[in-house]
Amino acid sequence: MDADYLPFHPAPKKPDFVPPAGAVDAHCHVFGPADTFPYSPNRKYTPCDAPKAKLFELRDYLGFARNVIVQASCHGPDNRAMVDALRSAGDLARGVAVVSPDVTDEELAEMDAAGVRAVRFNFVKRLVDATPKEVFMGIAERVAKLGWHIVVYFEAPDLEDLIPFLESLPTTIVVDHMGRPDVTKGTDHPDFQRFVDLLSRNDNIWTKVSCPERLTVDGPPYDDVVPFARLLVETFPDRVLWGTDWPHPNMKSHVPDDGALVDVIPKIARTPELQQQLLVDNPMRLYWA
Ligand code: 0GY
Repeated sequence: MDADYLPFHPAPKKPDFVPPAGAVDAHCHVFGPADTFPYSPNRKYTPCDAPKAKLFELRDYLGFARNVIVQASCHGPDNRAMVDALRSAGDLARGVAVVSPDVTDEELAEMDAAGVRAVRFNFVKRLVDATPKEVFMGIAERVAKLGWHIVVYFEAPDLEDLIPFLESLPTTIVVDHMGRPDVTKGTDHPDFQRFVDLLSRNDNIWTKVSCPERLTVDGPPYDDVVPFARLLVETFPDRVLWGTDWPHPNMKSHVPDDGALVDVIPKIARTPELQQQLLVDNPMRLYWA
């Protein structure tokens, strides 16, 4: 692993918040182990191994029932570690793949059978080399036929340029980590309002109200991020998802405690009804229906 890489928390606290029965951690990853599933030669970082057994242990410990495992950039378009985890989890996990345009229909069908339900388009420059939009659009049209959706990861300054592309995609879209707002600017700032407007105009666009640990300036317990997530949960209660983001690649400021992250949930989804939608109904509809 990279010299400055922070491994995941070795002993998270038991959360005070008890998730509803059937809760889904809708954004997490598996990394390696590298001796079985080597990292991509084109990766921008080398993480600490975070194998499937550790993920499933954390799922049970935090009180979750299911996972959506997102292919991370350090494995590039080689989805073997993620697909292997899906096969081990049986019906308790679904996957989000990263594919190159030369992926075959047979490979897509195989991933579909293993539980993959989406592809991820990553626009974060520190994580990936740029992919032309026409290439992404070609992939989008192919996966739309399988009933898959598209997960997009970008940073707030890139949203304005991306809007026409996002609005032209033919599937449901899930935006990672609330579009990564600058939380020092406040929820009323035009930058965050641009994101809220995008969701207001397009009822096929969902978002993950995840990653307070990446967006915070103040640090745990992440109260500076709460207003952003709460606004999205209360405005779009049937289009929000939540995930731990375990094992938290590329954290520099601190190692998040996954139990403390779970304890943010009742601050952003303040009623049992909103918690049920966020953690159970929405992810089940999108990934298990
Ligand atoms: C996340 C966030 C990050 C990394 C990746 O694919 C990835 O490598 O998504 C990040 O560094 O912000 O969602 O895991």
